[in-house]
Amino acid sequence: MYFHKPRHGQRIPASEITSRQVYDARRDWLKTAGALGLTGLGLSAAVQAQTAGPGKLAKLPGVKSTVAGATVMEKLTAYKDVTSYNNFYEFGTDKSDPAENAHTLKPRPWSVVIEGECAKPGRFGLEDLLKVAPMEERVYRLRCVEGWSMVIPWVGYSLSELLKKAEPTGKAKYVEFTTLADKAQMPGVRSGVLDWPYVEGLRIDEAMHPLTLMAFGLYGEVLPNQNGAPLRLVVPWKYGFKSAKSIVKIRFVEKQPVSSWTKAAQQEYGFYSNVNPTVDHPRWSQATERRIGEDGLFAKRRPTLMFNGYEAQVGQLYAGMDLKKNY
Ligand SMILES: Nc1nc2c(c(=O)[nH]1)N[C@H]1C(S)=C(S)[C@@H](COP(=O)(O)O)O[C@H]1N2
Ligand SMILES: [Mo]
Repeated sequence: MYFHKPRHGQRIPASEITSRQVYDARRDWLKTAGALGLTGLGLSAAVQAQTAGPGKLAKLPGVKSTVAGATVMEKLTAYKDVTSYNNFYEFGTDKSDPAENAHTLKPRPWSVVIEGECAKPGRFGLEDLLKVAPMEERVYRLRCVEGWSMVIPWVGYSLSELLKKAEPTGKAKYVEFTTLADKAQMPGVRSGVLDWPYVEGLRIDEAMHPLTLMAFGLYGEVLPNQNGAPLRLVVPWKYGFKSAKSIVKIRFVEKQPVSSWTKAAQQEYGFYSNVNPTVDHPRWSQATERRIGEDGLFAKRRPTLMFNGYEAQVGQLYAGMDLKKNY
């Protein structure tokens, strides 16, 4: 059985190594939003530069985010790489499996149950979830625990916007996320590689942090299935596996949830999973990373940054904690 094979990434076929396909276009944003019927969402008229998508899926533009740390000024990873080099074990364990197999996922209709320690639990349809807050574009690094990273222009809003609608009680110390596990749509769920459904958790203050993103799109379009359609988390300062895809349930809980990865290998994947170059994975160093799309023979690995580069924004959440113990 393979858990995050460490040298997996060296097998990227040359065909995936593409040049940058980014067009920083200034769009007639209101026209686009109007066509989508999004103008009633309280979007500001301060139209910002958007990242144009490849025109493959339905448009989902976002205004440029003003959240601190939400716009990494690094070259974007090409759409082709973002959508063809994935971890989504419900569709297989190879990086190419999700792009090949995820066409059987049906992201519409979709709903999410919000329950547990909150005053207003309920089931929310995707159309309502899309309208909880204005869509923002946020350029985040995503670093996998395996030692590769990407820079992706996500579209979504702070998870806190959704969570506060449910009015969590004082007992809501953690938030547990459960994702779809349907054998009919997801061939990988027939394998025992993980204990399905995929479950992840955050402490309530991590979940409420403005950088924690409920993402519905990337590159100005709705999420491709292989990236976790129709909605996924993106927690940019934590290893990629915390960013649960295709979420169906959000539960406020008093006790720390047990994630699927912790169940699979407790000594390798702790609850916090903050990106930390000084804490090695038991089987490999976490000091450096390979940026997908920079895989030439002479491409250097990049040094991994504390909290994936978001220390200024999130370091305070962990003040006084021993991050070697709380890995
Ligand atoms: N449901 C689900 N979510 C998941 C995973 C998964 O296997 N299943 N893999 C995680 C891991 S290990 C990573 S690195 C990121 C990868 O996101 P991406 O493929 O969109 O880049 O998704 C995370 N979310
Ligand atoms: Mo990962």
